[in-house]
Amino acid sequence: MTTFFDDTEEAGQPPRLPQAGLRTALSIAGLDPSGGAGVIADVRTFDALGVYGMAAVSTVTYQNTSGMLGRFDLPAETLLSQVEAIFADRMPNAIKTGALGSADSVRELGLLLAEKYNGPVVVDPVVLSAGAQRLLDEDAVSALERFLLPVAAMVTPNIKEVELLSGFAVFDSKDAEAAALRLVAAGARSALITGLKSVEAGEDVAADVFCDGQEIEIFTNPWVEGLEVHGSGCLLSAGIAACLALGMSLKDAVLEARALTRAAIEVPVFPGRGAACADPFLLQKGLRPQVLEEQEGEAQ
Ligand code: PXL
Repeated sequence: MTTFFDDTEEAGQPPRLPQAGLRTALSIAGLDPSGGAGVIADVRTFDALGVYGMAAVSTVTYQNTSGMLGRFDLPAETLLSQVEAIFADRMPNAIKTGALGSADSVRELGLLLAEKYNGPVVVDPVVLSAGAQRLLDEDAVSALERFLLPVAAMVTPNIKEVELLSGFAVFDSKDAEAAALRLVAAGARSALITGLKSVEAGEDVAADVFCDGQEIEIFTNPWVEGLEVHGSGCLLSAGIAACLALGMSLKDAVLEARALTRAAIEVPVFPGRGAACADPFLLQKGLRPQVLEEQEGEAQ
């Protein structure tokens, strides 16, 4: 088998050390060639938060902003070879997993992470695209539960995904709490159930339910009416992974990533003729979402 770094050693050069202080995060997820979701969105999110982004591709989708035509899963072996190449170089400070395609990939990846990786893993259990095409095979759902939840620092299903994972429908925050507890009992260190619409003081709010087995916290913000923004789930889970790579606590990571995601939903971009997409670089582009004005107002 070819091993990495032989050339450097044979050439008698001293091995180069990874740059001190540089934080890195690895996305292990699907390729959406239009960039709105999957590894491209994840890497952009890592970089927008000051974390050097890397990616290993599990499944190649054929899609643009108007819809998805299909997907081709890379063999589990090809996925693992990408991850092992990264690991042989330098362990990333955090990992995020997204759409993984096959049960084989889920199982092999879970086993590899359990054996070799000690950092935080954020598992976004992506099952369906916005147009309801499968991004995770049916038999891969139980593999995810068995092999990935035990290595997850946090699992971040939306309410549709939590139904598929926990086996029951989520209608309110009590259901979401029960589902989050179930995911923690199944081995995840924490769970964040996202995308619940509920009512607080007579107003619609978007609620995410966080549970780490000790406490349950419900994060809310005013419901943003209108478009469904492609890639917002990727932004949230990649944002959490980036914040964990920077050394934040699980809860602080959720707070930071939620603020970025909400801002991206308020000020989406339109890179094609179809869906609005979440853009993690909106602040660098000088766009000022309402959510930041509110936060600054509260801080004064
Ligand atoms: O947003 C979920 C998602 C994640 N990853 C890939 C996707 C999608 C949705 O379409 O295509 C690759």
